[in-house]
Amino acid sequence: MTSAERAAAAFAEEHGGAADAVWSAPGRVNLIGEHTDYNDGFVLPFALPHRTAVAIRPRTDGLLSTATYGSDGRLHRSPETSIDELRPGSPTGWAAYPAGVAWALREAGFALGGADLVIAGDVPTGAGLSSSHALECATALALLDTAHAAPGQPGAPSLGEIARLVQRAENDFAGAPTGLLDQTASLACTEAHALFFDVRSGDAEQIPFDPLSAGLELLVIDTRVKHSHSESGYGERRRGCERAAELLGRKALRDVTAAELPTVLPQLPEELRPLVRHVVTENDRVLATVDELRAGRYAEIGPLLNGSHVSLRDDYRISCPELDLAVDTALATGALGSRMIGGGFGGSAIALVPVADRPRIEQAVLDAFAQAHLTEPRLFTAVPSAGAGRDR
Ligand code: GAF
Repeated sequence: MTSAERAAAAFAEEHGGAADAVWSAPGRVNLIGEHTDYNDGFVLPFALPHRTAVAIRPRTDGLLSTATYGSDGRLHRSPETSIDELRPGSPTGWAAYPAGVAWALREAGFALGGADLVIAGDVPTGAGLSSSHALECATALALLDTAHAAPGQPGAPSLGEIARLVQRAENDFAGAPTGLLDQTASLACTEAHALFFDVRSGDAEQIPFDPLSAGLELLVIDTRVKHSHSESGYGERRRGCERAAELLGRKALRDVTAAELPTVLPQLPEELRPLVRHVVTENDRVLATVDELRAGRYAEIGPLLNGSHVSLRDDYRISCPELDLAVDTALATGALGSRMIGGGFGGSAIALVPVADRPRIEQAVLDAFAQAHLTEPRLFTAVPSAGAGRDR
């Protein structure tokens, strides 16, 4: 069963009648362009086939009820809340995501009369694959539908505007200071493409990305670890970048070029220099990757992926032993390129691998983790898939 079918079936069981609509949104892999989004830079994500679905039926009493289908096969309900009374800080946990979206839409002036939501999904959680954004984006579209403002309806906000509303839910309601990468990926990616997104201008271009056509696959290695300082580490890096831009008199680190680094870096406190170096060189790696993809030279992106990992590990300092082990093992056994993805301090790595070598590389990664007495990683091939939409 798809996530949408599971959500629809669970809705019928929970509410004794069919949902009016089911919307779903995918998790993502960011091919390259890490920690560039909140620096006004470039990113290049693609959508996973894994999706979170929200079955919805509007109510007229202003209340929001949410229930989510857990991995234990049971429905977990959160208490009904009045949308008018939603305030940042409550509820917490998974229920903060749909509630935060309802809050952000209400704050933006959308007329929400209340709704019953039932959620089901298969985006791995805690894996740096954006399961929370998949939930938020699917919720946003479902709730907008109840306000007759879903994509395709007159007066609907653009996908970019919806991404910003979801970001507001994440930043101001759930309290996570994240950028625009994940929401944009979940909403705007399309099958067999990566999305070249310029965060400053809002321009988004679909770049054909079909590694299989070149005999390659993109392997995801979910390390299944999330180190406790991941949230504080993210916020510290973000503040460091903003401080560096301010000290240099630039709007954002996007405005620093690689050619300027030798003159710009010595002007900064020592601890900020590697952050700036990462962001500036990572933006250039995104542009170089887009050039390679446009020319259909998929294997050539390998060194760019490696450069990204080294920069995230040594300059941005957000890798961890498990991610390094995944990357080093994949490269030592035949991957053309490999890097950690997402916020860092755990989650997933990706490896670009020849199809014929995938089983051997996968086994090597599993063996390396077993030898290091680490939790067995979850491995799967990521196929660039469709973005968010209405399922029924
Ligand atoms: C997390 C954030 F949510 C994104 O906004 C982005 O900053 C990413 O980390 C790092 O590139 O996924």
